[in-house]
Amino acid sequence: MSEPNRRLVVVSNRVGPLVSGGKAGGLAVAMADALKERGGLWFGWSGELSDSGTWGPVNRDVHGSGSTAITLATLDMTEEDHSQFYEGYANRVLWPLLHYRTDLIDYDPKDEDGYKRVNQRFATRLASMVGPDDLIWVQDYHYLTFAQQLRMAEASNRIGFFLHIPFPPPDVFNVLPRADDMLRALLAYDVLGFQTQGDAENMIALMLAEGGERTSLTTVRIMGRDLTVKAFPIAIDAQSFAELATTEDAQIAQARAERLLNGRQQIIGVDRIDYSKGLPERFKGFKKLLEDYPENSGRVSFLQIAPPSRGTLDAYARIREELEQISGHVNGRFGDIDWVPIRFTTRGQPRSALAGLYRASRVGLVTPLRDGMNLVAKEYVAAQDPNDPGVLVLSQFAGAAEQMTQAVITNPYSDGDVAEAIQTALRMDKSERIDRYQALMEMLVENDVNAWRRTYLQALEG
Ligand code: ADQ
Repeated sequence: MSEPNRRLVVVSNRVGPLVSGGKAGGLAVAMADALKERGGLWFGWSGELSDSGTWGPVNRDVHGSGSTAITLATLDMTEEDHSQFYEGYANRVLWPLLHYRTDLIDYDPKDEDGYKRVNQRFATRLASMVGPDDLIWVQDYHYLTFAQQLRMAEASNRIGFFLHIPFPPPDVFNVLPRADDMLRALLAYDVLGFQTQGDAENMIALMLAEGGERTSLTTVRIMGRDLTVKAFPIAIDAQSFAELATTEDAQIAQARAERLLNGRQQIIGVDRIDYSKGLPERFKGFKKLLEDYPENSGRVSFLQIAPPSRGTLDAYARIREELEQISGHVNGRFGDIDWVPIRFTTRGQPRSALAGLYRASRVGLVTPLRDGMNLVAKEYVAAQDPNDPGVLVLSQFAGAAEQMTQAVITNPYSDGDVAEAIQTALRMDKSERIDRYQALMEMLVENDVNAWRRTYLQALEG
């Protein structure tokens, strides 16, 4: 049984915002909702760099009062912390490793030390703020060693972890220098949550190789402890997103897009610029569509919205350049005075405008080379007009593919395969589009973000 009074403590790299304004991402909204339901503490980095860093004061910001009061508590980092922990180990080692891109790992033992130091400092500071019954829920790859450090600070709480990005098979994971240490650190958690069944199985394989014993579908006994290892596919608030797509702001964005399209069909992609998202491959897939199926010439436009992320890292700057190059080339070769085949913008959009743009698009093109889940896939479907819905083309390597089987599934490594999938989507008749949409939407409403959060917290309560 759930005990509503057990306080929830959320740990994530960035804290807040609590108000679900236009710009908040999926993680922030899910965490804010969890905290609103039962009150609690949200702890992490302030976003600020200062000389005192993690040794400085804890910034506190209390909202509400009584049993549902929410405290936001944050710590600064020093510039060195940030460069070693965040840019170094988290984003140049763990991000590529967990996305199966071992070729891009840029390992420096100093960064590993910085990562562990920041985890330790944050965990010891948090330990002094929690009571023994608090449920602690740690988010994502920045904090793999967090529970181990909390245990060293004598915390005996239930501690859960949720990984938002993929978890690869042992052969890939073991590329990490001192992978054994990292696995042992993870075993200090009580619940290890992953996006897909495949990810959870990869973790279990690693634990079995380390002497663990699987005692049920979702539990492993290892080193004298029982861990829950389970898939909790993250989700969106599908109902609200569907409503958002019919608001006035969304309609304005939709009408604006349709005016520009002038009867042409739109294909849309929305991603942070990141090598995991397969953007150059996607652009080449669209080019192949124009080559292999010339009847689309002048009839289809591809809109890619790709705000930059972590712009300081070279890899991201390179992708952006490559995208500008391919789109310039495609537009020059195929375009006409009244038709621009690829429109590529790096500007962020309010969520309502995004919903309208999804709805204005006959095809949602979501083709990551590897992705934990991919919420854009879910948002695209939720935003569709139930009477005349568009079609989702989805990479087999997105976590979402495990649930969204009625999408047109494609292999993003093959431009021919992507072109064929787009063509299938463009040619699909209305009744099949409606059938696929209805099945997907039913799944999204049943497995929404509220269900996700409750299922996870139930596991964490033990
Ligand atoms: P991301 O890699 O960021 O998340 P994704 O799941 O697609 O990927 O979420 C992106 C979010 O940002 C979506 O809600 C999208 O609408 C929004 N967004 C993107 N571009 C935008 C723009 N130009 N304007 C406005 N909003 C924009 C990580 C993992 C994923 C996992 C999520 C959640 O990499 O695999 O699904 O966390 O766990």
